[in-house]
Amino acid sequence: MGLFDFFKKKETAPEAQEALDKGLEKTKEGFLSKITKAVAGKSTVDDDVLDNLEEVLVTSDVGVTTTLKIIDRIQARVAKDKYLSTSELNHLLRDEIQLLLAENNSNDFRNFEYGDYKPYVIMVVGVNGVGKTTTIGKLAYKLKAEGLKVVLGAADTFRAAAVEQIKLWGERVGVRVVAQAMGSDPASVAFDTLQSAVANKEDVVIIDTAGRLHNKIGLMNELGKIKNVMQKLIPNAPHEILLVLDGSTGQNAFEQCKQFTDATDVNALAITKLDGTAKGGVVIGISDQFKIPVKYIGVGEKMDDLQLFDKKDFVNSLFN
Ligand SMILES: Nc1nc2c(ncn2[C@@H]2O[C@H](COP(=O)(O)OP(=O)(O)OP(=O)(O)O)[C@@H](O)[C@H]2O)c(=O)[nH]1
Ligand SMILES: [Mg+2]
Repeated sequence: MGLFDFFKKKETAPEAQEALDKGLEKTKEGFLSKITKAVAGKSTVDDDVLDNLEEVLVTSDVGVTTTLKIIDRIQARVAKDKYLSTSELNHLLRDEIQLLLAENNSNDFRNFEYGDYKPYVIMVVGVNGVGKTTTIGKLAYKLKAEGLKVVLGAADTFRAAAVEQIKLWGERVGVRVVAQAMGSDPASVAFDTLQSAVANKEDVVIIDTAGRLHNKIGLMNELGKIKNVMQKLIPNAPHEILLVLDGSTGQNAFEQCKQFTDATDVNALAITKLDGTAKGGVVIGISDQFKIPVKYIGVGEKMDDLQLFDKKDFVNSLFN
């Protein structure tokens, strides 16, 4: 069964849109005020306006590659309609960004399947402090609310506080956490977690990992080891390698995405901390440039501040 079909209906609720609008407030304010400046004193979209617009997108952390694609599209529209008014620019921009994002495969996650074996296993990766553990807690909350049995694996054994933090989330959400002492082998924690989840017929396993592996070889070895051990129990585990990126770091998030996708088979992305930043444009760039679906966005620190990413809603929210 597809795990994420569960969420679909709920997410279109007005409260979800409201929470999204609120979470993106800072990005939206920055973006729209820059656009207003970009067209000040101009009635039609001319070369100056396009230059300014390019700068707006780049400084909103959309990224150069994606910005150029968007500008090309707007330029093509202007070529057809020389007297395109600047008052139409917002709508035009919204439509073009939506079309651009619709062309890549960012919604493929709806096809993720358990395969023949339960549980569905999610391994969460990402550098230090991006919001991995928090995202795991929020995701567990969401899945549990859908009636799924969830268990968390405390495979970030690097420091005692990490184990305590995930245990706390487990208590808060009311899901089981498998942990060993600080400093123990992360692969062994992952194995224990899967083994007990199979025995208890639980639906979803989420494995936390340490974010401290700064060189690529170390990272590959560590994550490779965890994967191998899990595959002894469940041949196609982990079904999902979820890379968490901190949206407030702008271009760094792009860089981390490159590094992690080189080092391991990341097949889903979560972009966090969008509530505290004006750099939310990063979501547009990342979902355009990486052929990996952005699955979740974090818009706050609370349990229910994780949303399924919907490209259309996201862009609408920026322009509404
Ligand atoms: N405002 C806001 N804060 C967030 C969000 N997600 C996480 N945080 C905060 O970011 C900080 C770091 O989050 P963690 O979940 O501990 O990050 P981590 O990746 O597990 O960090 P390490 O275990 O040290 O690698 C915490 O203070 C979280 O509350 C979000 O979407 N919005
Ligand atoms: Mg953590």
